[in-house]
Amino acid sequence: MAERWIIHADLDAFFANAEVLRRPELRGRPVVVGGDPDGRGVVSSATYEARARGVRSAMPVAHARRLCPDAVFLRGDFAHYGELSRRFRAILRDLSPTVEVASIDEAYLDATGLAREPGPPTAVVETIKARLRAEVGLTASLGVAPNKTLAKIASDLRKPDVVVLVGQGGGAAFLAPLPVGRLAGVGPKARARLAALGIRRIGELAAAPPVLLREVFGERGPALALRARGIDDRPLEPDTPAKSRGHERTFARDIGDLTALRRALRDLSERTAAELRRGGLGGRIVALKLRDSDFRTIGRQRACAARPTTPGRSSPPPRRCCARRWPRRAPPGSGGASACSACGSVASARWPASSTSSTPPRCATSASTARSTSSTRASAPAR
Ligand code: DCP
Ligand code: MG
Repeated sequence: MAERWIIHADLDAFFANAEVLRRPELRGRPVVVGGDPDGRGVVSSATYEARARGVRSAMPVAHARRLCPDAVFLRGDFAHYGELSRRFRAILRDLSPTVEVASIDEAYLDATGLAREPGPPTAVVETIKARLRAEVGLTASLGVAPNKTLAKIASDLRKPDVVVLVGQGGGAAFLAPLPVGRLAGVGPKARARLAALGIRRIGELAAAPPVLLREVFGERGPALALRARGIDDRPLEPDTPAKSRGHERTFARDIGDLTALRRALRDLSERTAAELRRGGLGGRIVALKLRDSDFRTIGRQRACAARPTTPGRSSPPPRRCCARRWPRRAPPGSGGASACSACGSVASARWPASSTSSTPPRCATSASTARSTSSTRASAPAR
């Protein structure tokens, strides 16, 4: 059978480097993009110079400022990032008919059969890097491997500006020494449970008895066991539509007044609903994210209706669906938001994969509707 080659490309420090690109005087300096530089947002992206000082994504900007007071702090400019993202994707689509966009700055490309000789698609890799530099002005890290799981992990392993290759049949050995958290779907809770069982490396996970994996991961156990052994036959899904839409907001000061929070939630939901209506889209799941003054994040989501929303139909306020499940008293300093797919109101905790201009995913308050969390079929636009 022909060798299968998948390339995963992820732009380096995307938002931060996008700022450096149009302000060359910032090159070599710590640059942090996120929220209000004087307020309480969180870090979206930081140049590697800032990361060397401990700054990380999702960290409160105030903390980043303490770690790196001489950094340049900037608000995001999503129109600019969207345009760069479009150029990045256009280069990949020029090189292969099968490209799956995974987020604003990452995509998979199927390079199977693109090399003239057996072996890794070296020429494609070199072309991607060269064209990115010349036509976009940015660098990316690339993972080149026989499947998506391996390519994604490889691209992230030694950022920035590297190519990491996993050969045919080399997946299990490549993964074995890596921490289990590198595998998609193994979050902090699963990591803790696995650690309690003495499983910390992917190799140990690959060797674990199936019954144990089923206990920790339920239905997902067998698939994860395969991934841990470097096996992943999933095809690329070109042009997958965004699965959720949403809006969020970080307040400049703590808000403990429920009426004010509800007003903010309503506003976020209305904006999301408007976006859905413009796109002729419907939704079924409403998601709410609330972050308090200690940066604790609470998430709730709920399928609010048996049928998807109908574009044009007005919606009940999302709290009708979700408020019951929230703490009775709003935590001080929080903003909340939700979206009801039953209603046509929307918001999102996720970056819509194909969107280039919406709000970034982190914020104190967000409202979202997902068309479906469990099935992509449910995400067909409502009529
Ligand atoms: N982003 C965000 N909030 C997050 C994660 C990411 O707003 N929690 C935005 C800012 C990032 C962009 O998405 O620039 C891409 O995300 P990455 O995780 O790829 O982060 P970077 O590209 O910034 O850094 P890296 O070099 O690690 O890829
Ligand atoms: Mg990136």
